[in-house]
Amino acid sequence: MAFVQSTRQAGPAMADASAHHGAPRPPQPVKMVVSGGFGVGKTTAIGAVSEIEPLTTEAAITEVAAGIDDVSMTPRKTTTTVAMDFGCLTLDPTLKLYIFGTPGQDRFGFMWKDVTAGALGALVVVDSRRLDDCFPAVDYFERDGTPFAIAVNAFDGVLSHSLPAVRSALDVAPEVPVVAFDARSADSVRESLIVVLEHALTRARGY
Ligand SMILES: Nc1nc2c(ncn2[C@@H]2O[C@H](COP(=O)(O)OP(=O)(O)OP(=O)(O)O)[C@@H](O)[C@H]2O)c(=O)[nH]1
Ligand SMILES: [Mg+2]
Repeated sequence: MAFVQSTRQAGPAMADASAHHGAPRPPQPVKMVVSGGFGVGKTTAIGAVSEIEPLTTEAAITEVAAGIDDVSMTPRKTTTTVAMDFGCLTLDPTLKLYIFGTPGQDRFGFMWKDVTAGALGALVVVDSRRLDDCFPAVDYFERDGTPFAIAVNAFDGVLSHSLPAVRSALDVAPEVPVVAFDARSADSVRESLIVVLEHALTRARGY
């Protein structure tokens, strides 16, 4: 696969982990982040793709919080992430993703620095019905220089805006990938994370 070849070209830190003196090595660990606004499907995505039971920090959305959080677009949502999500995905014998999810609400923003520290890249999940909720995440990764891709979650199966329209609305750099995404589908989440990886490796090579 292309990303495996890419990791071999990226230098000693990302070297092929499988063939050293004939003994198999453990896969190269890579930290990835899943981020975005409130209720866009971050926890759902990590749960869909993780090969371990994901670690979650969900707390009930109480009536008090319902007055603060806009739950109008996610009426069936009863919990919210208060610290982080965590899951793992072995992409191949050489590469294992450790996937960290940020909390979606502004008031837990103090967690972001710790959750995102040292990540190779980030997937910013966007609800196509409320694009502006992802601005803080896009601003955050643009500012700290972490390579990111935009994953547009259709929710009801239909994108409210085309991918070019989303790109234009978010005003991200032309090289930032913008892909359609279903947070409930392991294949979709996996493919999107690979897009982030390839983008990060391209950036690391200076293209
Ligand atoms: N129909 C549909 N529902 C989704 C999809 N992704 C997530 N959901 C639902 O949307 C709600 C929010 O999903 P979460 O995964 O909790 O969202 P989150 O981004 O982790 O939320 P916070 O951590 O609170 O910001 C849940 O009820 C999910 O079941 C999707 O692709 N389609
Ligand atoms: Mg969550």
